[in-house]
Parts: sequence; structure tokens; C-alpha cells
Amino acid sequence: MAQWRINLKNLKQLLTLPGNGVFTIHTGADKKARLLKAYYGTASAELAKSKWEKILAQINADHPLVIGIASDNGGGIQRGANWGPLAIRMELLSEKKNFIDVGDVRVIPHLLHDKYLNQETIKICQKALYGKVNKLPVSPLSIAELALTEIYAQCPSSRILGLGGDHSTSYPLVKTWLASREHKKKAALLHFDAHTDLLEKRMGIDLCFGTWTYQILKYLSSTDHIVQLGIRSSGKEKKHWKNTYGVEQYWAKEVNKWGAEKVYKKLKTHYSKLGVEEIYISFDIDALDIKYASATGTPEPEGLLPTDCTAIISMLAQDFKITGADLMEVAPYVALEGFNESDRMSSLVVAGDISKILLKSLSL
Ligand SMILES: [Mn+2]
Repeated sequence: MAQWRINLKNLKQLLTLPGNGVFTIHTGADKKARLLKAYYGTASAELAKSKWEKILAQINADHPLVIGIASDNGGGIQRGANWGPLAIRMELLSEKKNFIDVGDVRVIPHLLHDKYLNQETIKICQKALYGKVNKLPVSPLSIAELALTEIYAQCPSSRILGLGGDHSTSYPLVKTWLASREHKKKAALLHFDAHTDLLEKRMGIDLCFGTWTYQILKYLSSTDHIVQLGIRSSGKEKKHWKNTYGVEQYWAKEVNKWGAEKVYKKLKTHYSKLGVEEIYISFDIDALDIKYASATGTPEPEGLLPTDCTAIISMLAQDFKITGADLMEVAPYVALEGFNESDRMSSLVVAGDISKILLKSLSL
């Protein structure tokens, strides 16, 4: 078993216990306690911490890693995806022997990225997070980027499943994944989503749930190295995105008409022509039809079937190496008008199924 020499000192400051990324003392503490009990056999964060630190020290490349980024500050319509990592982990408990959970990125819920902060604020937040002024970042996206960079630097072959968070949290995940690829031309992105997330800015902000994909384009070998599946809520037509950015898209109505096998054939042809060998899958839960994914910030009707998505991911994992993935925008406590408690619960089960197929594809 390959052991990495992980920079534990840094990681222990940047990350916290699984589920603990949501900063709360009382509200929701019972939910965190349930996860800790299931993971470590104790509901006490104090006792769990030493077990988690031991696991951090023993990280190896034999299993996929799970990391949570419990930030929804890059969202903007209906928040609540900060509870996504905890809820998805509860659904993943049956698989817990098949991954190493490195924990959650530490989150100050009012911050997004350090570039939006002045030096004075950064210093004050460093004192709050780390107990002193230092060189470490303080915003969730910035902390995530450093933590992931550390992990990839120690072990470039690590396969990471990121749990969001609003979709802006994919930005550090995909950016660091691409930065650690040896052959950029062979690395591509598959993006499931109802929305393109290709805005250059949203209300002047260039890093958020609506812009992260645009921000990633410059890191790809070329912009046709991203394929988007499930698009249906877009201010512009499909040809606009193709002509302006060169992004390949299969809209939800096409996927639903063609079915999983035909979509996969097109995907395979597209990636193969480009010489792609490894793929990162970013899955926004709102790619799925609102019937299956009501617990999310911007649910949309006429979306994809979970069975089509899992079939496409399974076929993809047979022909390509899936070396990174994420599941985003699961907002477990969002109760949508017209949907009841059992719809909410079943949408979490569906999110769990998606996380399981992503984890499985990372394990192949
Ligand atoms: Mn999205």
C-alpha cells in the first residue's frame, strides 16, 4: 500500500471532521453527531477528532478520497447546499469501507474567495480560524484549492469525490484536478446540469454557481474538452454556447429522446476524437428532473432520468478512466412548494445513488 507523506500540519488546519464544515454549535448538531457515531463509533467531536486525524495520516491511493465543501455562499437563489456533504455521506454509509473520508473544508459561511477580501479582513478571519495571523487562506474556495493542491502534490494519482456545496465549489476541485494532470490533452470534463454555468460574471461576481464553468474553460486543453448534459434552463440557444465558447452540449430534451446508449455513443466518439483518456464528472443534482431532485436550489422540470445518468456514467467508466468527480447542489432541507416530505426523502436517496455510481466509477 502506497503511503503518502502528507503535509498533516497544513491539512489539519485547512480541514475539519466530516460533516463539520457547516459551522453550528447547537442547530443541526444532532445531524453531525449521527454521522460521527456511524463513522467513528462516538458522537463526541473531541473523541472523533483523534480518529479522523489518524485516518488523515494514513491516506493512500488505494481508495477514492471523499472531501466535503459545505459552502453555499456561491449560490444565489435558494441556499441550503451547505448541508449537502453531510446528507450525501449519510447515504454513502453502506460504502464507507470503499473510500477514505478526509473531512470537510473549513468554512466561514459569509466568505467565498479570498480575492474578494481586503488584507484587514483576511487577518481578522485568520485569527478566528487558525488562532493567529498566518499565510493560510480563509475563504472556502481558497481553502479548498490549497487543501486539494496539497493532496495532489503528495499523491497525483489520488481520485477525489467532492461533495458540495453550491456549484462554485467545483471550481477548486476541477482546477486542481486539471493542474495535476500529466497530459492535459487527454483530460476532459463531463458536466451534468440543467444550467450551463457559463456566465462570465453574475452581478459582477466572476466566481459563483453560474460562472464556475466559464472560469474553468481557460484551464482545459481546449474548450471542446467539456461536454454538458441535461441543459434546459438557458437564456441562450444551444448554438450560442457552441459558437461562442466551443462547448459541446446534449440538452435534456435530446438526451430524453435519444436514450442513454445513443447519448453515450456520441460522447464516446467526441472524446475519442480528441484523444481523451481520463474524465472528471461534475454532477449538479438539478440535471435530474424535478421529480427526482426537488431538494436543490434551482430545480427544473423536464430533466434527466436517474437511470439514464447512471447508465451513461457506467458505460463511460468502462471505456475511460474516471479520475475525479463531484456531486453538487444537494440541499437536503429545502422543501419545495408542491412537494412533500416523502419527495424530499426520495430525492436524497436518488442523490445517494448518484454519489454511489460516481464513487464506483472512481474505484475502477
Ligand atoms: Mn450547476
